[in-house]
Amino acid sequence: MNQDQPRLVAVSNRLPVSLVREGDQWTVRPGSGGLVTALAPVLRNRGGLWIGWCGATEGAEIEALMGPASREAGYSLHPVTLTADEVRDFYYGFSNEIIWPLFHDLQVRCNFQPRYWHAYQEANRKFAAVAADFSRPSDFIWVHDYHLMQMARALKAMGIQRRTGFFLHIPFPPLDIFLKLPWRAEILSGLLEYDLIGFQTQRDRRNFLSCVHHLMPQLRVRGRGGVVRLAVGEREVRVGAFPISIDFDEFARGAGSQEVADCAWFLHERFPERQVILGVDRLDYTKGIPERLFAFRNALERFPDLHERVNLVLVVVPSREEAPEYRALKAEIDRLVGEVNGRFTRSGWVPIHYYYRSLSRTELLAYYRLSEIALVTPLKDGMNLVCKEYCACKLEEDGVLILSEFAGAVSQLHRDALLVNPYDMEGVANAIHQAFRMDTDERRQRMHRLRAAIRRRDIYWWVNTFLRAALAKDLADFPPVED
Ligand code: ADQ
Repeated sequence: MNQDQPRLVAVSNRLPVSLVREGDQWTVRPGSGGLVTALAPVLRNRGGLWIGWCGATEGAEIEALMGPASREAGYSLHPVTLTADEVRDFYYGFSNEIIWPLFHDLQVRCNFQPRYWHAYQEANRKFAAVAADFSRPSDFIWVHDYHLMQMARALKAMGIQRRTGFFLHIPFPPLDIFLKLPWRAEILSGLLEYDLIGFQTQRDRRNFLSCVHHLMPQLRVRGRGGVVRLAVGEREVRVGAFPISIDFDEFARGAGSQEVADCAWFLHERFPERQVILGVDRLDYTKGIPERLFAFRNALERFPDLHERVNLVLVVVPSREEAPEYRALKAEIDRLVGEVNGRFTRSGWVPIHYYYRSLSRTELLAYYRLSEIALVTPLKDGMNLVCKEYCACKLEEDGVLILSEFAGAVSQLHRDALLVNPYDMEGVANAIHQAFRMDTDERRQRMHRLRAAIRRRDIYWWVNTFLRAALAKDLADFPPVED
């Protein structure tokens, strides 16, 4: 353990574990994913811990299982226990019926129930209480995402002094939209209780600072570059943009493995002489899946040379299925896929191959590797990791990335992706046709530069940069992040 550096306490809504129930028995296993991969070495090296909800409302039973899971992970896992009502009002309610749609500019989907706000504050207090119990004064507490914007305030209300940082994984909305939030002043002042606030892009940071400027005009911004400072009373709050990324080398290595190559070869047999256009998303209305299907239909209507020469592979990972809105979205996607296939299918060619399930890692990497075109068209996205994963897996550099202007990833990839407005059906259809016809040299040049940009700023860069911004005494040499 490195004694010179502060211990890291990671806090997120969900613990990085998967719970498996076999009969009456629960088993807990450490999870995977980019954030866990990147933070785990830091947590092990500094003797850190991770705090979060374990995903069940049967607290005591699960808590007992954390010991073995912690030993396996190499750092300790501390669960927060939430009741079924809290899960409904804090998680499904405030977090996912208010903040999620509002921060993705979809305020018409918000359900501003006052009781959600009370549950949100109470849940944030519960997370803070666990952090207060298990952290030490010298620790650095790194809180993740929109579920926990009031946690630093709750810690202070308990009289707990810690250095804290917050990273928002989703976008921060423009002023006009943020102002619709009934609890806008509390959310903003709660965020300012953190010592460092990190956003995905400069655009998010600009939006945040313009809200601060409007609602708290007395606060002054100091400094320039990647991290600026706000003087809040006696305190100094740092504000920066830190685009999250992936473990590039790990994806590239995985894509190059024999297992993935065999799987890609096997899958590719289904698409003889055709270009595969890939879409991979969680089921969510922010991901623009129906809009993408309209655009694909438009492309098939206007460009007959695509017929029997392309397949859209649409992978939708089940998510938040308990919510009626998500079930309605699923029904809409099912209907559109049926309509397009019903209309355009020919003997030996079904235009859309649709999976509604989570793929194994081998299958996911195989699809990334074999697809000639990735169609990533969220209506709004904090970053979007799928587009970065796709590029990392294109080892032969022969793929084309079509990317929404409204994904955070555009700030780094705008030069070499084909940019589209996901609401513009004809524009997206034109980009599909352009990608289909793009020659090999141009594909290679673009993909080569995309991969270089992603490799240079991978998930390890992100963790190090955030921690440096939080802990460095002097920010003078902090380079700006491109936008
Ligand atoms: P998400 O909205 O979940 O994340 P994204 O960044 O695209 O969106 O990450 C999805 C992840 O799920 C990817 O790592 C992908 O590999 C995985 N995945 C997708 N489909 C899968 C499948 N079929 N099978 C298995 N795994 C699959 C939120 C924000 C984003 C932000 C991230 C990280 O909404 O904007 O980029 O956090 O900060």
